[in-house]
Amino acid sequence: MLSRLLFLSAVLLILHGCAGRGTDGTTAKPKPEAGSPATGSVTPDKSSTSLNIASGPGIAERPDVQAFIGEISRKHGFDPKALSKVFAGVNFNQAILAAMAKPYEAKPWYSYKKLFLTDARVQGGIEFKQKNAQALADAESKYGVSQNIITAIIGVESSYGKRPGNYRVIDALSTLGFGYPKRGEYFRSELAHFLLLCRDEGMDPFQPIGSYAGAMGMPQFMPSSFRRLAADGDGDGKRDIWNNPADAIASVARYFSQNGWQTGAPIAVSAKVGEGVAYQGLVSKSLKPDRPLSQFVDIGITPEEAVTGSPWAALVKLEEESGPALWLGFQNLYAITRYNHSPLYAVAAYELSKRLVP
Ligand SMILES: [Ca+2]
Repeated sequence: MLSRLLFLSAVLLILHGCAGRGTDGTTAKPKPEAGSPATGSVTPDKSSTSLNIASGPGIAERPDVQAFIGEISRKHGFDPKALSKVFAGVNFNQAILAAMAKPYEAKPWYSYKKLFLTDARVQGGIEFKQKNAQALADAESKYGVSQNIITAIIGVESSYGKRPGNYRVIDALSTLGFGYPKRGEYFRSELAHFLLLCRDEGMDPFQPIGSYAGAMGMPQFMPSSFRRLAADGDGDGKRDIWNNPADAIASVARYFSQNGWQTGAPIAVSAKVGEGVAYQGLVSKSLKPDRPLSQFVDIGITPEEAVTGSPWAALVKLEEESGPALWLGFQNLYAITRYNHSPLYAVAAYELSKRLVP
């Protein structure tokens, strides 16, 4: 145990001691988020909270890992020997590859919503709002993002911090970066961001835990999103999205404010369609608003609640058990998909937010 502690201390010193030599220029420069959601996954209610670490010899000797170490050392001023020592402690985890093969977003809406819109999650959200009223009010006034949406996102992502994931982030990102060719480049990039954030924040790289896709803490930020957009909500100089609700709240609000959230604007409404109206060709996959609401109304697709003005909208189709249900989504629903691309995710987060009024 002592040797493990000494090893980790050495790793921290090595990583942290290099900070001045980094050549990366991306820190704190927000960029458009197209194609790069905050999260790698969403986490429904699960009973297991124990950490899932595969045992293994470490992956430092793999040629692809050595090539990666060489590349990020040159680019960011890491010490390659120190990184090899880190990767000697990193484990490849088959459970992560198995989890990637079964995304929740592949389910139909009527199954998906049962996982996320539970009584426990609604109640948890009402309690979270009460406990964090000041931090939520501060974030809403600073970033212009509704408290109920911030709370719902943290609720859907991690059950308000109760389920931030069961994997060491470094194991998850390494397993996917070197064992999931379909998106290997993306996950290796996130792994580099993760090592940089550990160096920047003075964190032990074996400490942070997250989802099987490497999404971290209460808001399930990927490392690149953390580096660009995580915020220090309570002003203590640290961005602790794992344990500090004020930091998680401010980070989610900042993320939305940088990704097209319109303060006070509508999010979505359910819609009814007139008999015989051919709407199939109008259904949007991206949820990006593509025509004014008035055009939908002219065609015979009308909102079931009053909407002020004629904001641009996208037609959303969800599968209920009884058949298709139509929604009109506005810019703010699209902004939620900047956090996670799934339309099901966006509608679930919105539906949860509506239920958080005590
Ligand atoms: Ca803080």
